[in-house]
Amino acid sequence: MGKTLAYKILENHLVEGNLIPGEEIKIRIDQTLTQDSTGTMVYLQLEAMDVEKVKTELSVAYIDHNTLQTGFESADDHAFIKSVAQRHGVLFSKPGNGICHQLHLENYGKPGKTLLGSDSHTPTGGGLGMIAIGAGGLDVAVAMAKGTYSLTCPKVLKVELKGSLRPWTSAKDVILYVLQQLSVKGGVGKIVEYTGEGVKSLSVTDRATITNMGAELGATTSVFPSDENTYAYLASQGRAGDFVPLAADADAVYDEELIVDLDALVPLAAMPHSPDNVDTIANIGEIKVDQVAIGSCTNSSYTDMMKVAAILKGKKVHPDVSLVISPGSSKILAKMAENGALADIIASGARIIENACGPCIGMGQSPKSGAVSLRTFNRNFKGRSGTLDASVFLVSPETAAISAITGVLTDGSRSGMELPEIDPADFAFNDNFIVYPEGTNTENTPVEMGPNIKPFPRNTALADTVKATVTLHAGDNITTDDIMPSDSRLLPYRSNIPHLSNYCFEKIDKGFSGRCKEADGCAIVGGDNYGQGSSREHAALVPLYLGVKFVLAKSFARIHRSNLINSGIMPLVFADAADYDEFDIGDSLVIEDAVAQVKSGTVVVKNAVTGKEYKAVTNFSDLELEMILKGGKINMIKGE
Ligand code: MIC
Ligand code: SF4
Repeated sequence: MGKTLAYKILENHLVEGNLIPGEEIKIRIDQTLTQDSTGTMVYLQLEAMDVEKVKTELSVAYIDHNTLQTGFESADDHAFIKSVAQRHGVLFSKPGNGICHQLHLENYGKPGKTLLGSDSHTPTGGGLGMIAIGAGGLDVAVAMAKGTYSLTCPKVLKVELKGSLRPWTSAKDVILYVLQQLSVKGGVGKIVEYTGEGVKSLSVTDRATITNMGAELGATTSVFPSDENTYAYLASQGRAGDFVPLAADADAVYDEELIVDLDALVPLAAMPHSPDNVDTIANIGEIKVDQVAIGSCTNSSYTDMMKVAAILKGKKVHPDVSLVISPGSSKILAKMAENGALADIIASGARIIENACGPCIGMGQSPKSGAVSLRTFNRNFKGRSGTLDASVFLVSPETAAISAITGVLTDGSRSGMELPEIDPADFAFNDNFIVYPEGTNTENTPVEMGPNIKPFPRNTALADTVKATVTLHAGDNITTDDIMPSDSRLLPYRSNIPHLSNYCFEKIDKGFSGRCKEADGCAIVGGDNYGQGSSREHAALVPLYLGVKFVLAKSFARIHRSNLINSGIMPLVFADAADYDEFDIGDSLVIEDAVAQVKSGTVVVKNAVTGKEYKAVTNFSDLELEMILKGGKINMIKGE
């Protein structure tokens, strides 16, 4: 039986277990990446594990999220990460170098390698034929310490691409179409593998746009074959030597299949407030636009920027539109300065902002009240832009650029404007933004701890009787942005869990944090796909700090479920989803004989007042069970 590309790479890295969907496997991790907003926790945890040097082939610490430096906090975090990177043999990428995923693609990603990153969009590396997985910070810290990662073996979903894209329709429309078909939970427990003749028509950065937003499907990761386009991309970055051809066997067997006819695709947009709320731009209509933002790890490649520059050249940004553009990396920005594209963009009336995450994570450029904002980003969750009543639409760079000129959401394919072909460029290697862990005795580098960096909370072993008050009854598809909001006001406090605890769930229910602080142990009741989105383990660490003992939900998103378990918080799944309606804020719950029950795989949650009992299942692997019993991963590793 032929093999999928995903399983070929996993097989090459398999340390324990069998490649059978649903079984726990342990794989070798070749590379890791961290970024600053999850990174401080990662490196505090690495320090807590008393590790000398990382065990990976390459680990990089990027600074790209908190680059505004509105106070000392973020700069202190950067200094902390730099010092710890030096101690443990990790490359440090200074702020200003660009967005972690774009930079990793350009400089370090290699076909056939595994990459684990403390950011949910790490699967961007799948565009280069890597198995690149996003995970919670602690999992990345452990991967650095031990060189391995444990996960549930995913199924493989084949997406067959037929035909080729027409002008004004781009990679972003491909993934928006896939999201429309599969939904934000359609990829849970799966690797999405792209095949078919249409693959050839997509460059590596096009592919990376698609694998990047596979995170929005909830997929473990997404992967493309490594072919002549991969070679061309690596060669353009001066890395032809890193090329290896990779593909699935011709007779590979997949668990599921979706066919996408590229010729039939038209420009699409994801409407507020979910990446899967997709329709054609023609159907949505020419709505008036207030802001257009182009960039983010999804659409900030050289080709994306050059397409935008070509559309804007000689034109004027509409008087009612604020257009902001952030290229993905310093190399791209420098190239645009060299070839005149930057001048064309500036001349059109666009604002150039730092090559960092910026507005994508609400770090500046919040739109005006009630605004319509078109963004080439990957998430349009309510309030993520920093403006709660803004309507954010996710679109391709082509759609964003032409709409910035017309002032209304515009389908470029109906505009009569011709899009020029963009010639690929060659890039010179430049590591002036990289600090290498060089020199003797780097392990003695002192750790620089700013006053805003507080220790992370630790859990205790599972008690025999777990008592908890319900402090939130949440709906479906709760995001980690809902659980732990992040914007320019809160991002500087990613190293300070006590401070963040005041804002937990604040966009959904301002009373949550106060109720938890009053209760002696609490529980959250959730719907389907609880914890989708960002990998931030703050969405588990803050609830841990607030005394959350378990989350009882209809289903969980992958990374957040792991983060809860790593923190010793039980993710429990309703045996009968209809029970969800029977819970309310203030209910007193009890789990008796918790240790024995959790070991059995089924837990009875009792309402302490009415005496009514509800069944929940744990679905824990042996390793997960151990973590829950010990009160989290760090306790397990340290044998406490
Ligand atoms: C995001 O896009 O939501 C982030 C910010 O990059 C997060 C990481 C974080 O919250 O720090 C992610 O995607 O994992
Ligand atoms: Fe940064 Fe946005 Fe990408 Fe997250 S999704 S890594 S915030 S650019």
